[in-house]
Amino acid sequence: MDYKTPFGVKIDLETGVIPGANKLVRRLSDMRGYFLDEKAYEELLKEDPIVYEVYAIEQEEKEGDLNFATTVLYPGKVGKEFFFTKGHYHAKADRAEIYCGIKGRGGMLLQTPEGEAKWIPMEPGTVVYVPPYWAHRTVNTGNEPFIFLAIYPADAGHDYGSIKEKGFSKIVIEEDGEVKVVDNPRW
Ligand code: M6P
Ligand code: ZN
Repeated sequence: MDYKTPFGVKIDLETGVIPGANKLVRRLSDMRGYFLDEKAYEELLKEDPIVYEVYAIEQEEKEGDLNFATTVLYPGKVGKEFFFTKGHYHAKADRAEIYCGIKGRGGMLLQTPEGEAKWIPMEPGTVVYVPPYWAHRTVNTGNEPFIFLAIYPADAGHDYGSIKEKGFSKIVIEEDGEVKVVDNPRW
């Protein structure tokens, strides 16, 4: 038997950085079409801020193995809408995932292919179970970076297609100084 070598890494709980991980940066310009307020999007695009960074330790796409990643989701809004991750189904749709809040505040929007949505608030220590078949997107509702750890099957993959086209059935906005989860008018 050719065994893989076990290892441990230390997540920097202040910055979310995992030493030795692959770093992915998503700027606002990578998210065209994702936010509702197109005028606000074009305006903020002049600065093209980083919306989030992902530090991932990933294995070959094989059944039974696991990947893990931290995400640093920056605070900000496009119009009334809080910054969020793109969101995805898994390419192998029946694969589940676990998230754990590390720093900052926000939440997760989840959705079935039929459009049933669920909002789960997250703070440091919150563990979220993402069941098979549910799309998932995280949202930063605070004013500091929202950092969390995700653990997911190595063969789960990402399916961005339908979320890119239609988004989620709910959006998370700030209105009258409050965080509100409301129906997506474009859905
Ligand atoms: C988490 C995990 C990753 C994912 C990342 C960013 O770290 O779920 O698999 O890539 O969040 O989310 P997205 O891929 O939707 O942009
Ligand atoms: Zn996932």
